[in-house]
Amino acid sequence: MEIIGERINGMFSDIKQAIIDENPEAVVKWAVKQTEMGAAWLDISVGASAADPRKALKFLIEASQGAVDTPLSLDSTNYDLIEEGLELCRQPPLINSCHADRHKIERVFPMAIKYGAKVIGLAMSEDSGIPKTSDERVALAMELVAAADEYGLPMRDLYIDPLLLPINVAQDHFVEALETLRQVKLMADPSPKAVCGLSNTSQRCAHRNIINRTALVMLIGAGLDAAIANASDVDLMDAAATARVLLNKEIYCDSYADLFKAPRYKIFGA
Ligand code: THG
Repeated sequence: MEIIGERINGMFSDIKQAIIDENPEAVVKWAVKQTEMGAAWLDISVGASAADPRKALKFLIEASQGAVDTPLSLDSTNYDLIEEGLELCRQPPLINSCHADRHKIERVFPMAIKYGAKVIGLAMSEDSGIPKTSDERVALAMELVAAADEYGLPMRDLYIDPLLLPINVAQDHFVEALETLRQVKLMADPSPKAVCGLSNTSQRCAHRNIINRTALVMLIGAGLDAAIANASDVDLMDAAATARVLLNKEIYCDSYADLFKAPRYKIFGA
């Protein structure tokens, strides 16, 4: 199980301020904290409001890499920006993300191959947006799987995101995402990986932690390999660890939950 720490994102006010002030303190703090909690990757997003996204991305990458060796997930829909980021990464990152549109695949997949990066492919397209049904999402995921074959991207380097939406406005979507995930894990052998942006589920909801925790356990039950999530939520990390033990994917021991929090025990990096 890989946790992709969500916290270095200009959507959060402290990171937004760090970008404005060019002060790496908050970025370093979250890079270290998420890594200590077992994050295998750090998602890096400048957010929607950065005055100079290019400069902001460079700042976030350099601040993170100055503090930890944890590989990065470059979260942007601007592929020129991603390519500049790829040049700065000391370790091959995750490209987050590529829609299932031909012209985007043609831009992203060769770039991933060139830099040895992995790719998060979204089960959505410009035409259909985020489809309602799992059948439509599965069809889009299939396009991405076929593209991995075509371009020679190893299947285990493709992460398919069935896309989660806030349950308070789109309650009917979660079951569709779950079914998409199950189908994705049957698409090839070896299968692509499955990833979700977990915190989307609870945006603008009360009781976010319990929603995130419950959703994560259900997703792990359906075969989830990775989650963009709040790595500093101890209960969330413990729930993920427990789910993995219950599914017989990890060896049980009395202090298994603590093990997931220790950086030396890289279960979330495996
Ligand atoms: N799939 C992929 N990438 C993604 C997402 C996804 N990247 C972005 C996002 N979704 C995952 N990351 C976050 C980060 C933060 C929040 C949700 C998802 C979040 N932020 C608070 C909020 O909006 O309420 C910020 C408020 C604050 O505390 O300042 O919830 O789905 N591939």
